[in-house]
Formats: sequence, structure tokens, C-alpha cells
Amino acid sequence: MPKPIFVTQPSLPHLDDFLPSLEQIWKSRVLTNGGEFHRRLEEELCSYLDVGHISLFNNGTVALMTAISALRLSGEVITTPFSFVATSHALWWNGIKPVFVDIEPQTLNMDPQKIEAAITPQTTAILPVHCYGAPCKTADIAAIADIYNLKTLYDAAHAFGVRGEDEKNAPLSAGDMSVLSFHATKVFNTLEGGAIISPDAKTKQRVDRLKNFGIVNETTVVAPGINGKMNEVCAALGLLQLNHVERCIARRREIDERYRQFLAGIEGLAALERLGGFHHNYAYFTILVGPAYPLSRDGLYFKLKESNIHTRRYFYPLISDFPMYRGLPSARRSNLPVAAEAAERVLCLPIYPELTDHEVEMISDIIRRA
Ligand code: T4K
Repeated sequence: MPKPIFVTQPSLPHLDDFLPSLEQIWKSRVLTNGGEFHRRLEEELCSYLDVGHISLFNNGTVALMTAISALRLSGEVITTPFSFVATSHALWWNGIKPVFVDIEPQTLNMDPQKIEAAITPQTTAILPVHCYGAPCKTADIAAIADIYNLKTLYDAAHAFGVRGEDEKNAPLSAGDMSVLSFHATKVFNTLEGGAIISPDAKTKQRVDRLKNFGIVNETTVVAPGINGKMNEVCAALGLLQLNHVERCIARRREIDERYRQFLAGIEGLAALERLGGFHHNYAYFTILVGPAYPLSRDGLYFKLKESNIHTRRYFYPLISDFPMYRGLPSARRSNLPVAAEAAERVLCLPIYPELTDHEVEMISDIIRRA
């Protein structure tokens, strides 16, 4: 059996380069609760991502849960069924009912044209996802949020570093808050981790308190907060990771281009297009397997598995098909035809900086010969 190839492999710095930071942490005995590495990573991320205010978290899910609480959302929140379950679970943990709207076929992001029909007197916000890192139509969503006085919280778990070629077009600064994930499988990882991007210092202060139990000082607790803090080891790793994230994205881009070249012209198979006008992060390489291809999507998934190539059907099943959500009126298949079809067709192929050209060619070859 050939060596396994997974949909992703975390990028890591050389261990030798990490040891001095570990030594510093061991010596200082400051392990968590906002130490020096934590402070520096927040600063450097603001600068790299070109955003004003960042709060680090222990993972993206707790960051989402905290953002929902910080924005004081309640009742119903409009969201997409085509995402990782954490998006809706974060609402559920805040006692909020997710209301699913369908997605656009080009980007697989929430379709802004379907939002208005889903708004009720209970709606307090819109929670879109920049799916696979492709930016949502943030201006269209902002216009709707403005008319109906709704908050907008972006799940930007996949969108680390994605930005417009025009500086004014900044998906990570859109809406009232954005949430990032730094999980091991992401373009930028801190083993586990995440962050909230806030629009101003006052909001960041609220988020920072909420992620630390609502504590203001030794004797004052102002909110029922949670423990969302990132520890010093993860923050120190993040600082090192930032040094080579550009190189990682550049290599991902090469892989993306190679796949597109090798897979071009295969009947029934299409690679998801990248939107023009953005610097992408190439977090995922997604193909859509149509009826004209000789195998079904699942057929291709298992065919690749025979060669020890482990692709992923992100996002199948749809969130709205899981037992805790499928009873909701908005979860009906007839309400979500585009998402339902996408869930049957998508396949995410391996993409990560250490994937070799030869491996990309071999994977493409299996797909072509099927
Ligand atoms: N919102 C969205 C839109 C998200 O996609 C996510 C997370 C979140 C919110 C929540 O953020 P976090 O709380 O996770 O920070 C993975 C990740 O666990 C999850 O972070 C991610 N989205 C989701 C899309 O993918 P799985 O169940 O597919 O992971 P797993 O363990 O099967 O990993 C995939 C492959 O990666 C493995 O086959 C091998 C490789 N791998 C994985 C890990 C963890 C490694 O080589 N090393 C590793 O340490 O969910």
C-alpha cells in the first residue's frame, strides 16, 4: 500500500526553531491567561491581516460561541447549511435557532438574494461563512442587514489572509465581527486556536472579558463569560507560523494551478472557480463531480481511497440534515436545492504545502483514468 495522502497535513516550523520559545515559557512559568507571546501574536496578526482588533481564542468554535454572546444575539439567526457543523452548533449553544438559507452555485456561499425571505420578527443576525475561503458578497449582505437592523457575524474559519486586490475590499473586516480558526487543518495553525476580529477597542474589550469568565479584576465579574483563552505555547507557535505562512500560501497556489491544469477537460468534472479580484489562501481544492463523469462522487471518493488517498466530502451531509436540525422548517430539502446538490457533488482533494508535484499528478491521473 502506498503511503497515505490526507486531504491536508498541518504545516509546522522546524522543531529546533520552536525550542527557544518553549524554553522561555518554561523559565517564565507564564503558561496562559494573556502572556507575552499572546500579546505579540495579537499584535502581529493585526498587522499581517490588516485588521484593527484581534482577540485570540483556544479554538474557532469557542470564538464563534463568544462572538454570538458578545453581539447579544438571540431568537433566530440566518445561516448556511453548507458548512462545518460548528457554525450552527455555536448558535445552538447560545439558545438560538438557526434558520437555513440556500447557497449560490458559483461560490457555495450563502445566497444574499435568499436572505430577505427568511427574516422574521425573531431574526437578530446573519451568520454567513466564507466557504473554502471564498469571500461572501459582503456588500449585498450589509445592505440587507442595514435595512432590517440585523447584526452580521462572519464565520471566516477558512478565510485566513484572504483579501481584496483593492484595499477597500476587506472580507475579514466586513460585518460586526469575524471569527477565524487556527485548527491544525487550517492554512495558519496554532495546533488548536482561533480568533475574533472586532471593529473597535470597546468591542475587543468586551470579547476579551467574555473569553476570561467575564472577569474585570480580582473582585469584579461583569458577564457570564467562558474560558476561551489561547495558551502561551500555541501563541508562540503562531508567531513562528506567521513567518512562513506566505510561503505556504504560495505553494498551495502552485498546487491549485497544477490540479486545474491536469484536471482540465475531464467530462463531468469541474473545479470550483476562484473569484477574481482577491488574494486567495487556497485552503481547499474542491471539485464538483457531475452525472457525465463515469463515477459518482462517492465512487470517486472510494476509488481514491483504494490508493490510500483520503479526500473529504466537505460539506456532506448538510448541517440541516443532522438530527438536531432536520426538524426545523428551514431544513427542508425544497428550501435548500442548491446546497443539497452541492453536498452530493463536492470532493475536496489533498492540498497542503508538502504535497509534491508528483503526488498531485498521480491523484489527477487516477481521477482522469476513472
Ligand atoms: N467554522 C467552520 C466553517 C469550520 O470549518 C470550522 C472547523 C469551525 C468553524 C470550527 O473551528 P475549530 O473549532 O475547529 O477551530 C476538520 C477540523 O477539525 C475542523 O477544524 C474544520 N473546521 C473542519 C472543516 O475540518 P475533520 O473532522 O475533517 O478533521 P480530521 O481530524 O478528520 O482531519 C482531516 C485530515 O487532516 C485527516 O484526515 C488527517 C489530517 N490531519 C488532521 C489533524 C487534526 C493531520 O494530518 N494532523 C492533524 O493533527 O474536521
